[in-house]
Amino acid sequence: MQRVANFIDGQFRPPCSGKYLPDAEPATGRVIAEIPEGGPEDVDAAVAAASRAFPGWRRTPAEERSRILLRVADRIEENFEELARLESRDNGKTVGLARRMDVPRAILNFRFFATAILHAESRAHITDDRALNYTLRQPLGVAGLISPWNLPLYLLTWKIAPAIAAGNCCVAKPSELTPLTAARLAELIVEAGVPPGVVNIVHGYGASAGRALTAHPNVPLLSFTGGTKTGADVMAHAGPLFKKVSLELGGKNPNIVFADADLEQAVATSIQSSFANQGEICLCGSRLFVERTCYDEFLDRFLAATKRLRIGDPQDDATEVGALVTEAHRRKVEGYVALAEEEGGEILTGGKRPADLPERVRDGWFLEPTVIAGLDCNRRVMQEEIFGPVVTVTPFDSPDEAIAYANGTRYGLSASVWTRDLQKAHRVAAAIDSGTVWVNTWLLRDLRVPFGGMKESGVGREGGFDSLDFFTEAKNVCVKL
Ligand code: TXE
Repeated sequence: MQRVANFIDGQFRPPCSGKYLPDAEPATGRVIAEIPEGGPEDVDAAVAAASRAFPGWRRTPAEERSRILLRVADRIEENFEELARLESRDNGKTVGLARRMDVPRAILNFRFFATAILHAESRAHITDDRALNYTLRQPLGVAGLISPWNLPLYLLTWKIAPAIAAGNCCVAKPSELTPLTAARLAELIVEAGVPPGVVNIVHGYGASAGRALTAHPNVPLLSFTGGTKTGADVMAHAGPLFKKVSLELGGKNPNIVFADADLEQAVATSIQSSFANQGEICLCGSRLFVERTCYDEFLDRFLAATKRLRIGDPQDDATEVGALVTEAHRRKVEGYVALAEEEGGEILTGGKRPADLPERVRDGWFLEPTVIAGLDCNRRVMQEEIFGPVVTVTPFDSPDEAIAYANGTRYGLSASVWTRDLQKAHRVAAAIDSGTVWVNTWLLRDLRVPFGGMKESGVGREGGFDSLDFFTEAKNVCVKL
């Protein structure tokens, strides 16, 4: 069985505790690796290594940093298929999705920020003929990067790449549920010639290794992606130390379909936005609102497409829906399906563990794609993030009603709006409280745009120069003329 190590100061090290945690394959339920149970001592060692590496790394010219990051991207690309299979085994996602989304995005994250730093500009303000002000953007030191299990390599590299491109060193804490692509990335980082200490990876539980990082006095900036409750805990520990914090948290995203939309496209994309990655994407449109005049037609087509989705071995190229990340998470999602019935909802399809799974994955943590109708919008199932293959459908009668439904939760991460009427699209997009609104699409990402959430979906924006701004501190230099 594979035994993963922490990656500190360019070396692979066992945890100080000497203890290891099991890492299971969601599709089979079997343990496939052991990972270090890292804690405060490991985090201390990693922060010390990153602090030592920082002066040299920040002085490294941007062109050289860029070349090194591009080599990391190349190493990921050279190991594309291995990483896609590994991500699929560790997370339960289909290998097809890992090939289409996770691994390409990890490559792009490094290429994008490697080249972005070559195009950065500084601002200058001339105060009449009295002074010249210019803004320096300088790295802060050691960045703490905490990432979740749903898009493990994708989100880890979304943080590492801009952090080190900007001249910081970092300590990353990947999710303890999906550590394997992070462990492989550490090897590729060595091969690419990233200097020791620039990137450090400590594995372990959030409550120990993660908490040690958020509360560490020598980690002045933190980028966290995960659940809203955990985000509050990160804030509670980082706040008194006045850290710079970026939080990407949960969502309960509305997907609004007007009757004048291209229904074929709306159905096809809504299948993706509801069930891609088993619904375990913070951007999934888990609340579907459909204009009443096309509700029946939309629903017929949507249900038919849902029932056609192929559930099975995530390692099989033909599989469209894989396994949920843990048994406990499947139970949580099933709990919401049961709650929906108690709350007066009707399960239109799914809600059960699939029968007839292939032999290899018979004991895996699968759940059928589930569509629920008939719930009031203030019910828990329509208010809380379920993070599974579960979508609710609700009819609406007017744009204002759709907007009110969309905004009627404590979240505000993303939304989709489907209509051919441009005026309506702009009006509804402007009125929705969320960090991103997609019109006639979903998850179309340009890495230059600001990305983040409103309300309880997060604090701050990352993406493009917003990421580089986050990972640097602005300093104004005022020169008297
Ligand atoms: O996430 P956690 P979990 C949502 C989703 C899911 C719920 C819980 O609703 O059901 O969150 O999932 C680390 N200090 N999302 O429990 O705990 C942890 O080790 C510092 C939304 O897996 O937030 C992991 O590396 N770190 C989401 C990371 O935080 C801590 C993605 C995220 O784990 C910590 C994942 C602590 N006290 C879950 N506790 C999204 N929006 O993308 C945990 N961690």
